[in-house]
Amino acid sequence: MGQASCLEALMTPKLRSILNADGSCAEELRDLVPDSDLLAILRIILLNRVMDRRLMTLQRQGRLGFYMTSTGEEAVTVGAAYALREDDPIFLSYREVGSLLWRKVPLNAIMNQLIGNAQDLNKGRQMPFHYCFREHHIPSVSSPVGTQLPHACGFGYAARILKTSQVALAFCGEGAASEGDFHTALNFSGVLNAQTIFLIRNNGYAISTPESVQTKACSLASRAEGYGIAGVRIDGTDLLMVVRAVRDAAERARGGGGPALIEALTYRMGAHSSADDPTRYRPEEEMRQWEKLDALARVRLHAKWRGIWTDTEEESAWADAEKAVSQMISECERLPPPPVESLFDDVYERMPAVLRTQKEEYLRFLRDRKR
Ligand SMILES: Cc1ncc(C[n+]2csc(CCOP(=O)(O)OP(=O)(O)O)c2C)c(N)n1
Repeated sequence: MGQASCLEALMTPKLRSILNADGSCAEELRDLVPDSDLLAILRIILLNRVMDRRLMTLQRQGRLGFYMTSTGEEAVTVGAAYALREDDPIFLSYREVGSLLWRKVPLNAIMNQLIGNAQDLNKGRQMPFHYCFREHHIPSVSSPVGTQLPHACGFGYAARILKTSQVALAFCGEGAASEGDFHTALNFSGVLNAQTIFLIRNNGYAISTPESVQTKACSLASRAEGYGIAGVRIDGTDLLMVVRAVRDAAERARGGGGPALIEALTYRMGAHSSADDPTRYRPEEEMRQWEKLDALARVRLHAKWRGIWTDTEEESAWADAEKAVSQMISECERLPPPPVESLFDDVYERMPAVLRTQKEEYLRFLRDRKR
């Protein structure tokens, strides 16, 4: 490719999609997600929506410290997990509850983490959303954005050396793609032929910072060329496209073809978190436009086009989701916080005398305060 046409290709990256606006798709692409799986995915998206609405309300009522929705981004979060093997680790950024739901992480385990109660696997020592579910191949989330990317590079490199045929997938936002860790991870992955997929959920905003301030380039996927790895830019509200892109990338990586960068265009329909008010920096009109591309609306339309989903089925699926979330909330809210003495555990294999003294002093202080 000559310089001029190469530049042109980079400046006008093709956005790939499969689903048409009326919910149809080419007949031969239906099998990307068989009917029964499509229904399961649709139900998970509904569940994800109910969790977002109910848990955000809980946060407003002072019953949850912090919450982040993923409404609008479920085609990416559920679709990517669906396209992977069950033992492929997923390095979350944080906004990917949909991946946990596809991996069948129990609802109560998710809620216990959000509350930080006595049954939280993190023992209440992490912020909400900093999940870690080892048996579901979900490594621990870290607060500094982008730090999961070198971790996924390392895992993908180890998988290649150990010949495990696992592929690591790391999510990040377009904001995280401005971090040095992004460059380090992609460059090393390319050089080391790591079995790693980097999936950017480009939802347009990093809290209040629009994408136009993150980069002058009109595509993040085009960065792949600079690292010598595969890159593709896809419609992230199109479930079938997400599944195809992740599956292709995983197959290539498993076969020794190296890492991939997938940029999935999507939209954060809600606030960044419970501590944010997007009406202060996002035009209403923009939000209304994206509603037409809502991941749920598009998956629903596609299922109706296949003739496998009716309004009655949807009504009962919403009711099931409401029931499951109510049960999750009532069961997990009832649990006590972790025992205070556990604060001192897990730092050393054998607790040194100085820490034991501190623990005794602290417990004495708490007892005296109660009297
Ligand atoms: C290194 C670092 N800088 C800043 C923050 C604060 N912070 C948390 S989330 C976030 C926005 C990230 O945006 P993006 O990567 O686009 O993901 P999104 O939230 O849109 O899913 C920021 C700036 C942080 N956690 N770590």
